Amino acid sequence: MPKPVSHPSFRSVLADKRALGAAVRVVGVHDALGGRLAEAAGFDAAWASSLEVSAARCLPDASILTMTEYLEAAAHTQKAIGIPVVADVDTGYGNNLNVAHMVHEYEAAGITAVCMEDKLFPKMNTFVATAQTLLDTDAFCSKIKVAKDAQGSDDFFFIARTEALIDGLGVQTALERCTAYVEAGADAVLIHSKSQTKDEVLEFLGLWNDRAPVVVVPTTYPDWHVDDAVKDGVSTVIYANQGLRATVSTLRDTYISILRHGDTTRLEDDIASVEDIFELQQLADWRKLESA
Ligand code: SPV
Ligand code: MG
Repeated sequence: MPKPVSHPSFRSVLADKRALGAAVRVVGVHDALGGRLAEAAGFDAAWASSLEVSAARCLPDASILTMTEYLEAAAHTQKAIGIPVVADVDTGYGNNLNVAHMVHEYEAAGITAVCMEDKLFPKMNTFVATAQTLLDTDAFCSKIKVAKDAQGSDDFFFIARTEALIDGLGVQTALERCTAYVEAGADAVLIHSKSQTKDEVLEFLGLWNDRAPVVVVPTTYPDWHVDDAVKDGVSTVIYANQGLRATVSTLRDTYISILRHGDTTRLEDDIASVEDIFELQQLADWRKLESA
C-alpha cells in the first residue's frame, strides 16, 4: 500500500549536519518528480525555487504567480519526498499581513522551512540585469517578526535572505542587515551574490563569525567545493537552478534528435527506461491494491 511519505524538519537536518561538521546540501526543483530525483541522488533537502516553478510555467520569476501557485508546487513536492522542502517564498507575497498568511499556509502544508528576501514586492529575479530596490531594514525586520509570531510549531525554520550584495550595497550593509534580521528572529541568513567570484561572500563570512547559520547560492561562482564552503563558515548550500538548466538542455537535445534522425535508436541508451519511470511512480506498491 503506498503510504504518505514522512520527512524530518529542515531544522533537525541542519542540526544533524552541523553536529557532523558538514553542510546541508539542497538542490532546486519545481515539482514532485524533481524532488524525488533529488532525494534519490542523496540531497539533504529540496529548494522549491521561484525561478524553477515560474519557468516551469513559462513565466518570468517576477511575482507573477500567486502564493497559492508557489505553495502548490512546494506542497506537491513535499508530499512525495522524505527530505524537507525549503520553500523560496520571495518577498512573502506582500506586506506583513501576506507574510502571516503565507506562514500559516506553508506550515499547514507540511513545509518546515521558508526563505524570504528583502526585495520589494513585486520582485524581479536576482540575475535580471536591472536595479533592485530593497525594503528598508526596519520594515523587513517587521515582516520577520510577523513570520516568527505566525508559526505554530517551534520547528518551523525561517531563513532571511539579503540582496544587499546584489544591489551593490556592499558587505558592511549586508552584515548590518543580517544582524538586524537575526535580532528580529530569523533562524538563518542567506547571503546572495551574483559576482563571478566568491570573494564578497567570503568577506561576509569572515566578519559574520557564525552568529547564525549562513546559506549560500553559488550560481555565478560555481567553483566552491562544498567542503571548502563549510570550512569558510557556510552551513547550507543551495544549487538553485542547475536541475532546471539540465532539464532544458536534455529535453532540447532529445527533441531535436528525434526529429533529425527520424527514429529514437540513438537515444535509447541515454534516456531513462519506462521501468525507471514506473519505479519513480512507485507503481509496484500501487498495483498491490488491485488484489487487496
Ligand atoms: C530561485 O532559485 O528562485 C532563487 C535563487 O531565488 S536566484 O534565482 O538566484 O535568485
Ligand atoms: Mg527565487
